[in-house]
Amino acid sequence: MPSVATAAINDPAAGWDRLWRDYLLDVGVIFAVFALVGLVFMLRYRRRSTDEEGDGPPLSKMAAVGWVVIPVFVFMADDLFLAARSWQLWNWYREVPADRLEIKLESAMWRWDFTYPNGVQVTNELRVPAGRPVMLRMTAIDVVHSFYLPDFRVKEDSMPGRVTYLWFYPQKTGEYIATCAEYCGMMHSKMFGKVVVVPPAEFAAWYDAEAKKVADAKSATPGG
Ligand SMILES: [Cu+2]
Repeated sequence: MPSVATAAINDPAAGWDRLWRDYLLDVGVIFAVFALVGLVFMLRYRRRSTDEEGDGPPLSKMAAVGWVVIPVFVFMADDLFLAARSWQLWNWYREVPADRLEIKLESAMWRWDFTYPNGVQVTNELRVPAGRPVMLRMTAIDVVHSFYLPDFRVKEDSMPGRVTYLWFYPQKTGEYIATCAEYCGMMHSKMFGKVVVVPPAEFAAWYDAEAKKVADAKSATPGG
């Protein structure tokens, strides 16, 4: 099989963090420039005696236009840059890598029900292998919920009568919180679970063992 898994994966979490850093840098630099210019002007043009009247030299027309147009272009350039970066990140969120583990999620008041491709079902605790993108195809059986994985920087509504999706890229093993981010009733605040990221071999063993349980249960049921 040709190795598609080695193709670069655009991780939304990394993209989000980068964009956040870009925004902070942007507003930080703008703040520093404005603060510095403001401070220089305040000191340089301050009133030196109580009866002093201003005698600022009038700006030439060209200088006045320049003071408006040049900063506008500078600001527009960086706004457009950030907008382009944001657009790129949005596309990362929407384009799911081909080599992925696809899982169904059915949201309900108040739990998350996951179904793996082999029929294994789990509630509230999603187990996934490290190093492979995971896609959730979501719907809800009652009201609007929102599946939120803060560590993976992804959040998407799951709602009745519609199938939505999100994907994330678990790379480090560990446990990560999964929570509902859309008020959905009395127990909304208790509607959370976790994503457990395990080494691929450990996942495969668990996955096959669970599948066997499902198969055994089926064959034990008459007519199943
Ligand atoms: Cu909910």
